[in-house]
Amino acid sequence: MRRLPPVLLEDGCPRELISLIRTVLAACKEISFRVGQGALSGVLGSTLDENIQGETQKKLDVLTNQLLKDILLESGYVKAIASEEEDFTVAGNPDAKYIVAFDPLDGSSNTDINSLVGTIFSIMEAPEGADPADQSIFMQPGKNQVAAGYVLYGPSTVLALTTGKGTRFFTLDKTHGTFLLTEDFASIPEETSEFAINASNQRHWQPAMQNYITDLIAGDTGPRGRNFNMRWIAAMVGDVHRVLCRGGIFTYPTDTKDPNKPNKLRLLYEANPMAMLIEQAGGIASTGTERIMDIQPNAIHQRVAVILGSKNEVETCLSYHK
Ligand code: AFP
Repeated sequence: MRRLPPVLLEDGCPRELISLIRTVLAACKEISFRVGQGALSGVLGSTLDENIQGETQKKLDVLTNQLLKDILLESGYVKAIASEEEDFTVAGNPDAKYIVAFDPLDGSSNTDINSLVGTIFSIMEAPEGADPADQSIFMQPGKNQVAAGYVLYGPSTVLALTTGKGTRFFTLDKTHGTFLLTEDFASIPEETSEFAINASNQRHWQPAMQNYITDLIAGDTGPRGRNFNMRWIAAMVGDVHRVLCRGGIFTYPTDTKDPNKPNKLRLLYEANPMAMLIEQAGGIASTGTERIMDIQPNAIHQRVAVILGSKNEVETCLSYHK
């Protein structure tokens, strides 16, 4: 099986970008070990703190954020970082070319039940001559990403990665500490009979999503004329991985549950990198009204509605929004 650096070199990926990706992965290998230790290393449970988004931080949120932050900033390969767990962006090497946005541990509430969690990352180039302390260098649409990926800490540790030449899976060989190519070009089936949504929010959704899900649930007795199955992992990284592996539609739509927070998922370090992986595997990623990767961000922790997955099913869902 092939290791990651030669695969990316063959794609013509710049050496500096490969080094940066390997730096992210060095941190992820450490995270994989820590997550795997579970209760043995005393890292489960919550801290007494909240992040800027008002969410209680898990001990592992804090630990994984610190790990990624330290390794990335020490490497010299990043001009600045943005993280779900940092109030503001953090400046790095002024001479570096790249900026990285990440969610260090997506689905962190799953750690306490020994279920799926992952690290999501998005890499872009900083504008030339930009000040590393200037937050606005992150205000670029997702289509500017030069690489995006996640590392899923499950029964095996899997990296999904794209540098714009398809979406690939690499599996961590824990005996040697290397990520080996296990699927070269992931391709999402266009048709699916599987959907993922937190159905407990149904009464808060907008009419378009209400109508779409009602028709899916009606199955062969409704307008769709066939049955659909539902899955929900409560970690986007797990749900998106399933969609990349066997198709499906995943959505976290706008809702009215909390008027101050109409959307849940974050654009820069959740929606954008997942959108790039999905599109590179032949799927679609939209908010319901526009392509996710076309959105011009206006804040580091901006949230957006997400509808992504199998092409034909996402298009059907979008037709309810027209
Ligand atoms: P964290 O990154 O704070 O752990 O949140 C996970 C998440 O944003 C996303 O990964 C899931 O799809 C979603 O939350 C699950 O939310 P519910 O609480 O609605 O199940």
